[in-house]
Amino acid sequence: MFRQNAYYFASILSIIVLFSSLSLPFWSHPVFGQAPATQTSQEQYDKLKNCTTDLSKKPTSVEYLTHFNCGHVSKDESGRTVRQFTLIVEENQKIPVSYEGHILDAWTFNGTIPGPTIRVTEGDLVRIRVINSNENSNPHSLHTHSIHYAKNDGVSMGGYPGGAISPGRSYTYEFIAQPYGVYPYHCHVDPIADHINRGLYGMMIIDPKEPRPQMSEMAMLLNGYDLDLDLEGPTKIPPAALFQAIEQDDTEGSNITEGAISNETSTDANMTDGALSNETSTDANMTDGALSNETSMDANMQHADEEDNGGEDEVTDEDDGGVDRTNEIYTVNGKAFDFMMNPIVLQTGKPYRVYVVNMLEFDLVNSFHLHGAMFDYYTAGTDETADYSTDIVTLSQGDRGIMEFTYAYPGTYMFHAHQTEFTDLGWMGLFDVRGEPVDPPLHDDT
Ligand SMILES: [Cu+2]
Repeated sequence: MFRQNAYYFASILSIIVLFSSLSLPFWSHPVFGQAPATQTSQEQYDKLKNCTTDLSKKPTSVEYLTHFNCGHVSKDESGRTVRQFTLIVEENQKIPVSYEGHILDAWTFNGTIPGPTIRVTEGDLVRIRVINSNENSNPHSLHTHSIHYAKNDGVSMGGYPGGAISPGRSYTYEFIAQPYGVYPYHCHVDPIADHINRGLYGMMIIDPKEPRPQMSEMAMLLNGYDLDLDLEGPTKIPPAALFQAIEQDDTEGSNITEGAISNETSTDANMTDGALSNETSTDANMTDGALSNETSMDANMQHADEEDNGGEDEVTDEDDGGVDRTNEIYTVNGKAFDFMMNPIVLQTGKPYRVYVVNMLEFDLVNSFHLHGAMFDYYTAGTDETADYSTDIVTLSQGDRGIMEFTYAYPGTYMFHAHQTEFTDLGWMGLFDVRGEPVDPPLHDDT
């Protein structure tokens, strides 16, 4: 299994490399950002991008590396390229997320975590139809990063129909792809942390109109899973007074807090001073009776948690109403230790490009560390020139970029999060670099 996949990947890579070098000699002198001598047609460009011809395929987490979905292509009356995608949201999915039998009770876009890598070109008209399956119980949406009208932002604020698609309904999000770069997309329905942790996210690449220098490309999406779904529930912003009460006094804090929140929100306003009561009354308007009950439960749970872990601070996300949530598994592309089991075969002296997106929920940061080589890093992929050369990039949730690197020496090299906890819990992989040693590439900043 392990060798089979490694050879499979090696042969795919060599086909890509062979294809690029045979059919497109002008790529041998790539001048990114300058007009190429020959205009690349949309069809040629899609081949360069390694666009899949099987749009309905559900790639495995290993296949996800090189599986780029460029949509159903047509032209509008003005000759503009139109790319259409369909994402079907399905709840009640059982997704294996490790080799040791861990199963996530997942919600998916098109049956996989991450969802398909959507790949388009700057200036394309993109239409993404999201269908919320009839069997589902929750509303969902699609929020893509980048530029678009508010109605296609996939957020409930503003009352747009695309902000929350009910089960059995669909909505088509439409935008002109801009600017070029690499982006996350995800469901934006509350509680967002749950909708993301369940698996509703993916990567979107907007390629520049003039192709980047050609090299073998991979997609790596960093994520994690909190498998203990018992803690899920509605999340709301607790009244400001709640925080004020907690901050007032550590020793009496629990009494004051519990007293305050066992009453309705209006009582909180009485306990606060003039300056705060304005804020509090605004909060009271935003919340309803049901919320005050939930808030009090959350606060009690939070206190219980603090006692349990001896006051040690886990990451407490306000979106979770104060309930601590932690990931049990961390991965790149969906399955723990997948690229330890299936090392990625590379060749010395050949440049590689990795599109990286961090969608890890509950932990504040994630990172990518490469062994044995340095990579040029393009933050968000929105510029032609690299920002810096490094072997670690640190990413907050939603952060992303492009890494380009070449190995000088053959051998087995790790890549992993530079947080040991994440590494130990699945976020670790191997590059199997083959070929003769070459001179290490000198950093070219020109
Ligand atoms: Cu959702």
